[in-house]
Amino acid sequence: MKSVDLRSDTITLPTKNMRKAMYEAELGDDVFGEDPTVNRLEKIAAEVMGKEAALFVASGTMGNIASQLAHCGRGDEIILGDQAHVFFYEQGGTAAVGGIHSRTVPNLPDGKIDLALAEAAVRSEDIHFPRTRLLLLENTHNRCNGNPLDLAYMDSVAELVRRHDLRLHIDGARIFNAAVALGTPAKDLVAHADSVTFCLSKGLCAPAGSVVCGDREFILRARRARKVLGGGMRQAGILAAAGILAITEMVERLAEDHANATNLAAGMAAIKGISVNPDMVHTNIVFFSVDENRMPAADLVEKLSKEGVRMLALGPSMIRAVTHHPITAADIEYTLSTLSRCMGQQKAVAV
Ligand code: TLP
Repeated sequence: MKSVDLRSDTITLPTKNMRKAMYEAELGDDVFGEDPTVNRLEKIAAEVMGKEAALFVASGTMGNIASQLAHCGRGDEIILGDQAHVFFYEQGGTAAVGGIHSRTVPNLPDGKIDLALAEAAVRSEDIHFPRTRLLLLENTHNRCNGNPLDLAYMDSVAELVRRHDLRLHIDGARIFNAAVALGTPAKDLVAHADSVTFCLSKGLCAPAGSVVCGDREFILRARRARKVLGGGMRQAGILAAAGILAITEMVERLAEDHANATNLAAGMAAIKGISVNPDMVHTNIVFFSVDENRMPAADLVEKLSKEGVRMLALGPSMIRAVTHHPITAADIEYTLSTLSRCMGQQKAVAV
């Protein structure tokens, strides 16, 4: 049976080049700062993001938590969107580990937050209040249709953080998807940020790992935070070797994933019982909903998986499909005809 796994772009596998590079990687003890391959990855990552320094971490979650620990002390407050991965899917890790308070403002459907609302959320100096330290944004925004945040928005964000002397962290797990979709270098998208985390293993095919970038002092603090989180890895160059190729060989092809996602959404729009807005799809993430009285999302996902098509139900009616390497245009056609059949329509839908 054909298999098209659209649950996430986290399921990508290392390419042949990556496996070879991993096999041949020069290694050392990275807690002593002596793994040449990790050091090379960190240098490349810092350059690509236009920052002074970088730190290899085990995961996006670790990168985000280490960054927040490096920016904030106990009782400090961060402002972030209510749909942010950090708020939604990271177990409230910054509160659990760092005693950091989260203040949410609603995310707009395109992943932005209304900057007037963010500004209203900044605390004044008052003995009763926590101190607002950090604004945290996500680019692309996972739960907001994978939407990229553009330069114009980032410029307005910069004015706000400057006005209030806040730090800015970008959860850029998929920052290269944003860069490719907008045709804007990643370093420009994060130019105003004090720190950014990006992932090597989402869509870019490395088996594990993320990188945090920022200025030297920040990275020293993040390195301390990584250690206390148990993230000091030793001969981590074996992973970093794949990470280097993730950055140098796998970014441009993300355009293919975006084209596949666009075609998927356009095809879905023609299937009765499915609601999707193809105009909202700019990267590799497609959210759509089904009429839950007709077929709950979990039932549709199960039906699809019996035919080899896997997606994630993220609510009673909401489903997410993510395109990634090596999903092809033919896989998207198969997905659409399977979806159409599972929704009770016999005819395959042309893409
Ligand atoms: N996202 C995963 C799941 O956790 C939901 C996915 O399948 O999309 N920031 C963003 C924007 C993310 O989407 C993710 C992972 C992370 C951070 C965390 O990265 P990891 O999984 O490496 O800890």
